[in-house]
Amino acid sequence: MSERFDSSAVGGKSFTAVAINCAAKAGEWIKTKLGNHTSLSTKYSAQDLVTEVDKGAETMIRNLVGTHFPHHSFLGEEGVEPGPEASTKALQSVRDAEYLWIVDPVDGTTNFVHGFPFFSVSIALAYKGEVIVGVVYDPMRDELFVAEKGKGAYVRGRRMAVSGEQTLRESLLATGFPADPNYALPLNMKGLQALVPRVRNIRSGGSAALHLAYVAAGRLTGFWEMGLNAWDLAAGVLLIKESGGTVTDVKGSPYDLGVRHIAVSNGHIHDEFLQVLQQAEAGS
Ligand code: 2AM
Ligand code: CA
Repeated sequence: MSERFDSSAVGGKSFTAVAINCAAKAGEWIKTKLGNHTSLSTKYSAQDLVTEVDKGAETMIRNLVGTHFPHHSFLGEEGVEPGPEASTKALQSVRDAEYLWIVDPVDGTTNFVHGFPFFSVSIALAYKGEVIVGVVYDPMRDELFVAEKGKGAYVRGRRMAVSGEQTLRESLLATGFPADPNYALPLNMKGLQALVPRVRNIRSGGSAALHLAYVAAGRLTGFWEMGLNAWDLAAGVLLIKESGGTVTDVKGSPYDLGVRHIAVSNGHIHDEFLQVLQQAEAGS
């Protein structure tokens, strides 16, 4: 199905325009709910949180996408049962779709709940399994990061480029502390222990999508984390690719929508980065 045919459903808006519109609308609404959410529950583990704001924002985005592109498929975090097995299954059921929207309505829910102002809306569109549009929106800073395959990545209307550090020693990295205490967290801790003494420093802001956007913008040299989902990664991965960075899984295989253990960087440090993770057995 061509973009032109699909767009004709409503006034010919481009995929990217719809993605930006969804992210901006959802983000503004989420911001008004900061400190005002009324329901908080846990999902896969005690650390895996969800509020009515996550669910409301996802519904808002799903409805808006559906209005413009009623024949497209949709994969959103809140439409999937918690846990890694259910996530993998949900992705399998839609990954062959011609057009697939991949959405995390609030990436950084823990931060949102605590009023720590670092969370984002992440929206990607994949065509036959390849991400062609990626938008990450930080409503607290009003920063919208957007990329289109082959056309570059932008923030505040300016083209983004990854940073220039050449070695791990001068790198600022980021990671997260996965909610899965049995598998992903211990592996990530091994990587952390191995990397801390070898880099300039490590940050953990609590939104994977925003960390990816920061690598694209040259604010971080790299990021890795185990056990993430397609909706945490898809948009940010395109931002980095279109900003000249490198995206693989922690073992160095190319990114695809099923990758859960991610390593991204400005490219210059990538081999060294993966080598340290592998030596620490932090990848499997
Ligand atoms: P979330 O806020 O959308 O859940 C922080 O380490 C990163 O991990 C965040 O991007 C967070 O996204 C994500 N995350 C939190 N719980 C998770 C879980 N159970 N499985 C996978 N990713 C999770
Ligand atoms: Ca989320």
